Amino acid sequence: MATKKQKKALITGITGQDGGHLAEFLHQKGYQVFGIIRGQHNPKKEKFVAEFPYVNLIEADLTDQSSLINAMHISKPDEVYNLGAISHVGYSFKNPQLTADVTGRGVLYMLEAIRLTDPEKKVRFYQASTSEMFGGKDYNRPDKGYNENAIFHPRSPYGVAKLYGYWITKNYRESYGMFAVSGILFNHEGERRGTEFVTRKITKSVARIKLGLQDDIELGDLWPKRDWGYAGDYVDGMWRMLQQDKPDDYVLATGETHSIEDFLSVAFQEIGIDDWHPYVKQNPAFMRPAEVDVLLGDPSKAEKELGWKRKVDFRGLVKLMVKNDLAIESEKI
Ligand code: NAP
Ligand code: F7E
Repeated sequence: MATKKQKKALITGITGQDGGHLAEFLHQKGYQVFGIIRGQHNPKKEKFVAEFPYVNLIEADLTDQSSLINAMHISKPDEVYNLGAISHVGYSFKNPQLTADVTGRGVLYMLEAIRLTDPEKKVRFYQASTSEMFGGKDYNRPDKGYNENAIFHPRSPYGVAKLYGYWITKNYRESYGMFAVSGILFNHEGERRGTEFVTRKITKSVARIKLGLQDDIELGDLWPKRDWGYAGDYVDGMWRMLQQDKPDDYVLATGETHSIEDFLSVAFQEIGIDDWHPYVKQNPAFMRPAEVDVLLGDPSKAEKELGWKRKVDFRGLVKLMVKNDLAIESEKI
């Protein structure tokens, strides 16, 4: 009996938070997974190979068109997930040109690599678009949250670069008939989140405070609100977008928004502290030249058409992150 052909996926940004979740998810679904790793000596490689021995790594860079074409020739993928980016909003203000090159123009290079190597247009392309394209101002925020038709107003070099990636993806779909889609994802976090992002910075610090390894946390603005979900839930949504009959763009979000103060409150409660204020100092170094005030997403379209829904809620997310960091930090004692 003929066996079903094993599907192949190529992931850029494989060493990032979502790259790890997606590699695991696709491997469990029986995919052969290829991942792009950059740099002549990437310090993340050794740990990555130990955790994901089944991923075939290819050396390439989103700013190097020929390396992406080479990656297409080696992997011959059915699906390409473009997760690679300069993804830290604060850092993008300090390195705006690099952000434009990687997070913006890198999308074009990946699309061109597909177009040039896949004349039959069989490859399906996922672009990691973001709620940062909306900007979170009062005037453009619908009551139910941002959906796929909301007005864009990016507030950082990162958001502007991502908007280019969003439009060039749509343009390649409309111009060349490629199956190219954007997932407009609101913040998603978890055990693999980088410690430079506020949620993981808080949960790691809270764990260390509990264990007597640290006295306090230095943060920037505490009032901004985010629609925070769990990264493991969101990679399922990415995959679902590429399994549809027709290419389209979707918002993935929880439909709830919480401030950083709310996050602090739940995280400290997890270690038995009801008042977090004495443990938090504000440092202007962590504030941004322009802030995104409130992000709230409306995932109705994805829920209806993709059958996707987030499983982990806000409290569950904070709990799992604190628990994970307590386990990691305890081992250091
Ligand atoms: P992340 O942890 O910051 O990972 C970013 C990845 O991009 C890393 O693997 C990094 O590789 C890679 N990268 C950086 N520069 C590159 C280059 N020049 N060429 C190739 N790869 C490069 O990000 P994430 O949280 O997993 O997010 C995945 C994607 O979704 C990103 O595009 C992000 O902007 C977008 N997004 C994230 C969220 C969220 O809440 N997490 C929400 C919406 C959209 P190195 O390890 O070598 O640095
Ligand atoms: O900041 C505030 C900061 O860096 C969240 C990326 O994955 O999600 C992420 O972008 C909020 C902001 O994430 C600190 O000013 C206060 O208001 O964790 P963050 P982000 O900027 O929302 C979107 C959807 C993406 O697409 C991005 O790639 O927290 N904040 N104090 C702080 N933020 C950080 N990082 N560090 C602080 O000390």
